[in-house]
Amino acid sequence: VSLKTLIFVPTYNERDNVEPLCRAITAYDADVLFIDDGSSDGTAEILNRLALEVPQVKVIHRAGKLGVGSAHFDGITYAYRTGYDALITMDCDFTHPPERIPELIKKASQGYDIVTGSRHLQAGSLPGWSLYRKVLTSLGHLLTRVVLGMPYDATGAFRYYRLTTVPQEVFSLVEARGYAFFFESLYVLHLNGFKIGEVAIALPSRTQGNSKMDLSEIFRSLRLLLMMSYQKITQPGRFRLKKSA
Ligand SMILES: Nc1nc2c(ncn2[C@@H]2O[C@H](COP(=O)(O)OP(=O)(O)OP(=O)(O)O)[C@@H](O)[C@H]2O)c(=O)[nH]1
Ligand SMILES: [Mg+2]
Repeated sequence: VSLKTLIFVPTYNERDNVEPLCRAITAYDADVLFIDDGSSDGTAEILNRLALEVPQVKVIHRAGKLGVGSAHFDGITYAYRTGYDALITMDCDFTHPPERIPELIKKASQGYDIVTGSRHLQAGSLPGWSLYRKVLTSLGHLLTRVVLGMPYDATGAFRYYRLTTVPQEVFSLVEARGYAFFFESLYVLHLNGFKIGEVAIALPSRTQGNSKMDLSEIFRSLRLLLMMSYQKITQPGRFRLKKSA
């Protein structure tokens, strides 16, 4: 019996990517949820048409750009509320290859609660990236290793969550709603003892559309990382699930 699986994709101005991505992922035995944050480039209209055409596709429109982490939080909440057993999350810009989805699932079946795509398991996994982005990604990886003590690639969104073993309350410990959502959520999962697996991915740079990653996101992430390392010491319970009585 296969697990009831949802694939979640956040979108913001992904006009040229959204339909081909949707076609690629609906090839799998899974439902698909898009959360669009008021894209102004026609993405929202394309999604509405796809939701009418393809029975397994669902779209949620939010009023404005609330942040990529906020979209993931809502996607995760939706998956629990709607009764899915497993959730796969990925970007819309084809940087997370749809054809690698079976590998995430296979890895998860080996006894992992969470599986993440890692760019750091093999050399040369950032083809076509600017030096700036390569440095940024490596720095993020170094900091999450040193500050949070996690060996994983914690800043990516290509993930599998097993919802039957990870209780939903874990995610209410995650406060970030921007990019920092990714490393904060993985840290909370790691600290609460959930088993995290990795599959090696190469991350090509996007070919269509524009990046939504900017300097203010980087500074916010750095600030949160410092906050987290401080709270780790001053508020030891901050990231931990309360033991149920
Ligand atoms: N719903 C929603 N989606 C977002 C938001 N910001 C980014 N996204 C989507 O989240 C995914 C990741 O965003 P990207 O812009 O690709 O970020 P990145 O991968 O760090 O940067 P590049 O690949 O260089 O563009 C994409 O599918 C975006 O469309 C947001 O505020 N709300
Ligand atoms: Mg991207």
